[in-house]
Amino acid sequence: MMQMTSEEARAAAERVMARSDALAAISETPDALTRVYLSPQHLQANAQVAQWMEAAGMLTWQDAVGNICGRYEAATADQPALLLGSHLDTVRNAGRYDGMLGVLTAIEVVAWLSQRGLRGDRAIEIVGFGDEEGTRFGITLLGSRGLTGSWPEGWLETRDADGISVAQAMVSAGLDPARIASAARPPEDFCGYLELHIEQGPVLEEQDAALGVVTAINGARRLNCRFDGEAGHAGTVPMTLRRDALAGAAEWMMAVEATTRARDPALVATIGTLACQPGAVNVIPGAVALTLDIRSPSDASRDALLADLLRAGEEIAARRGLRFSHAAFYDSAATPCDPQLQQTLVGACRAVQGGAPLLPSGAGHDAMAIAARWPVGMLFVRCAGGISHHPAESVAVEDVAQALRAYTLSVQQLAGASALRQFNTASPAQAQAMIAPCAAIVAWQQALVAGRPYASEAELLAQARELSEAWDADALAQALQAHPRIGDKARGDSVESALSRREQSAVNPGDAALARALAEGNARYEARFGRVFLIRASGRSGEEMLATLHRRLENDERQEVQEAIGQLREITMLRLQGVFTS
Ligand code: 2AL
Repeated sequence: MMQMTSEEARAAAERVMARSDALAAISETPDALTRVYLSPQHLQANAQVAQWMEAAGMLTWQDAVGNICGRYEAATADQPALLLGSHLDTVRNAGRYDGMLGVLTAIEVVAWLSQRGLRGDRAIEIVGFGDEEGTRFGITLLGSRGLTGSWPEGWLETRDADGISVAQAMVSAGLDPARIASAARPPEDFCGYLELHIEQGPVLEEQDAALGVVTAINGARRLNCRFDGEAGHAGTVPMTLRRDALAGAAEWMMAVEATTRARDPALVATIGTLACQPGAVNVIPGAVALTLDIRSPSDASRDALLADLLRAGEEIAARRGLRFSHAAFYDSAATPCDPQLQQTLVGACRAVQGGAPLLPSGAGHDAMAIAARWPVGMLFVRCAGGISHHPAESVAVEDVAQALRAYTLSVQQLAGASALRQFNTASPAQAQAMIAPCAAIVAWQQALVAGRPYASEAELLAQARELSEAWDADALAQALQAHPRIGDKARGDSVESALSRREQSAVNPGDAALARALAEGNARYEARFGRVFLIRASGRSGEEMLATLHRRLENDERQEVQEAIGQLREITMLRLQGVFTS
């Protein structure tokens, strides 16, 4: 498979950074980035992104809820697409990468493929969602839920701070509220969804990794909680006779922190608000209202923790003569990422950065909505200090370059062409490079390339074999340059060396007597025939090859050339099978 080089990734990452800056300038206020759903800036950003998608070789359209979409066809028409994307709306006074990075990197992936004429077995679509943050109307994921066809009834009547309804805003933006359902895509349109996003937290930075693979988007539960005690005079009531609601709440807060910390590090619990009544310097607090927010990539572990925290609240209240109560007001299930997509992303991260940290997403994403209909996978990119939803949000261009390499690899894996299709459609030089490690005989490589297209792997292999009938002593001499001696496992990192090492895996490097006998046999063979002894090593032990070497030392030159060519053919056919049928 072709890979984006470091230089190509760097150039593409620099373009992503420049385009992030260009999008950040499309804002309702000049000194801070704010771009909300169905605003003039939303439409302007869509137009700009569509232009970039078109330059990358995509066909574009804006859908019925205002998402900007692009499609890059597969090698054949009407194939399901791999969907890539994220959102283009922002919070108020936002950073410039949250959402936008996922759209801009996806465009670079497609641009790279289309510049090389690489079309896969799947189409690729990119979507820039119109609303994920919910900044304008207080309801979230309007863009992605347009795609899944799950807009609730009442959404059209939801109003922004100026009293403008979603329906009215759609009309002002040139959209028809009656056509919302047409934004929905049937399940068979997509084979999966990948979203690249900044982490928005500090975990990758802490682990010194540019990239991480998301296991799940955390589910959350939120509760209003309350401790009721008895207000009293701060001067007259002795400490032993008090029923101080705030002291009870404080003890519970410490218990919430300690209990959560002692569990799975993926669990988080936050008491984010606290209101004390009556709230006077000289009055013992009689009641405290507080909120609890608890999140986890697993609903079961979240619910188990919540049960323990609520039990602790009751126990503390009982011991202090207080009353503890709670009422849930928000409950969202965790969204697990698809195991196969995770696996693909993990493989790509390992190839690019050596490791693949796994982490849950604490923040919500478009992938949550998309997961209702399609398998989802997410790739996180480290952001400085974990800062997000803030103008100081920042990513390093080097990290974006790594992300682009991993993203391109993943997309090729999921939507890319079979080796046969790549061979049939690549330039002659690229096609030749694909088969060159199978036999270093240039005329044979060129003849095989000239015979394209091949209707099947079997047809290609048959032709390769037929063309090998023309091999003579000169061809053998050319090919031998790429074959190390038997027993001399090639150390280099060329494709040929790796193949040879694998083929010779049955030769035990710890068997010194065998190694000596092979070295001696090779030397005799080379002295006799003036070239390296060649034998198909796959499936043969060192002893078997040594015995064959001794037998072949008795051949005359003509017999031995034929035998060596026969072995070369076997090696070549096995390698071709590895390229085209594995
Ligand atoms: C090899 C080789 O590289 N692969 C294989 O099967 N045999 N080398 C050799 N000298 O026979």
